[in-house]
Amino acid sequence: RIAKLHDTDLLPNNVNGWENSRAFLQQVVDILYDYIKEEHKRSTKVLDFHQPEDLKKMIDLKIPEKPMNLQELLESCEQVLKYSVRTGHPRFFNQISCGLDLVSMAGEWLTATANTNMFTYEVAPVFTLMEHEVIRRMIDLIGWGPNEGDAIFTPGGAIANMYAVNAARHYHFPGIKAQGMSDKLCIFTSEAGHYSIKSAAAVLGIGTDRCFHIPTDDIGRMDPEALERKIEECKREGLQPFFVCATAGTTVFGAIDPLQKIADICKRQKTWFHVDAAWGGGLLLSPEQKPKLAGIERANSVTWNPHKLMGALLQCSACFIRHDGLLMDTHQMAADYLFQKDKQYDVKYDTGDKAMQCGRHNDIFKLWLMWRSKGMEGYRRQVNDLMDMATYFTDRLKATEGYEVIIDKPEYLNVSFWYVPPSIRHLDDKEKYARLETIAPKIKAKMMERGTTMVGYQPDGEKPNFFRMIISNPGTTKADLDFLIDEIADIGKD
Ligand code: ABU
Repeated sequence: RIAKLHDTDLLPNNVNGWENSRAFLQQVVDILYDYIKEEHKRSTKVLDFHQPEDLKKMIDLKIPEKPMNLQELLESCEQVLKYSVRTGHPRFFNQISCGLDLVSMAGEWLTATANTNMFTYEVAPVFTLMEHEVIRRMIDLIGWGPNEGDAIFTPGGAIANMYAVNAARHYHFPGIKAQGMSDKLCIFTSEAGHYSIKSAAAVLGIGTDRCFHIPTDDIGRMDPEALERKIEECKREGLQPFFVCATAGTTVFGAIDPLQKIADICKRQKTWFHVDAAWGGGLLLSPEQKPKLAGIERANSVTWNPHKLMGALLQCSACFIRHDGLLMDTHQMAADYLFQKDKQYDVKYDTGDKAMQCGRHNDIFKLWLMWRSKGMEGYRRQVNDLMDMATYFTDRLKATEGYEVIIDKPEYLNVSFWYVPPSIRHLDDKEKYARLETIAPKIKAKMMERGTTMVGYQPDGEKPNFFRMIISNPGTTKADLDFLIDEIADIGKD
């Protein structure tokens, strides 16, 4: 019967269309149920990879002139899922965001159903209060006082970092908001810091040449002495350093910069201290792991992405600013069609004018619901278990012939390693590392063809291409980690 129906037979186009609507939605949900069930089976492939030109021929993506019927739409849904990467599969290790938390997913379904905009209390009353509550909880975990801090949920950690740079600039140079920038400002992050800091320098008119990348030690942590030397050198050259980004959990190695030392430098040099804890912020949920982030409580701003370690569905990122009122001062445009001052409620609950964007997605409900489902105890256990898994995986690599770990004791959940095929194991280091450059890409290509698992690779400075394993899906077991080790060795054997 669905094949005879079109969207004109559904609510709201057909005022009597409830039964049709229910039947259609039920079938969509059945497709999603099947997908979720299959995704969690080890026998299911992580992906069914095809080259772009082939995939274009296999899947109909055209926008038609004539309406498609509901059966055709259901088939489209099935087809799209068939060729999508199963990021919730317990053997998907390719990205920092992985896994599929079903409570968070249920939250996303409700969010889509409520379909509101987060800019004003009048259209998002419950979600606004919920956001306020969760922000206060996260500020408490960061370690700021009860009267300190504000935050904005953003479309990703890169934008959260840009918010921090912009707020810092407004704090130090408030005139720029109206008059534009004539001063020579400069900012700092480490060589392993996220590229979004450089991108913020480009977007905000600071200039990428004035985003300085400070060298790191052998496990990817910023060298604080080099930072202070560079800040002083910039001052001597007439630049105005105002912002330092330390990273808690770098993208490739998961390194945590020496936050206390960097906080001391920022204090001495009178610069803003930002901590990009997009990835590492989740460690604050474990009393056992939290000491690794000691010093974060001294930050002027923090980026923290619950869609990473906390496992909230994409996207869920936030920028926290310690100085209450600064987000509003920095971004407020006071559009009087949205933010009327004479509304019948306390307009401090209209959060939209703190944001660079106007329309803002509801990213809070899925986080709030999942956090309630785990409680603080559940997250503590989840984070600690993942850390144990990363140790297990590192030890297994070290004990397995053909594998070389890059960092002997990773600080976090990134485990980087080379697989060295038997034919080049006897070579001296220089020749071996030269040959290794092509090994990881070749193994990755075959891995994608097999579709059995997925893990990322990259070079880093002098280091030839290596695999970067991310262990952040609570559904992953030790047997899945063992599988990856065997699979790479099987694909990579000569
Ligand atoms: N900052 C985005 C991280 C992307 C990834 O490596 O999964």
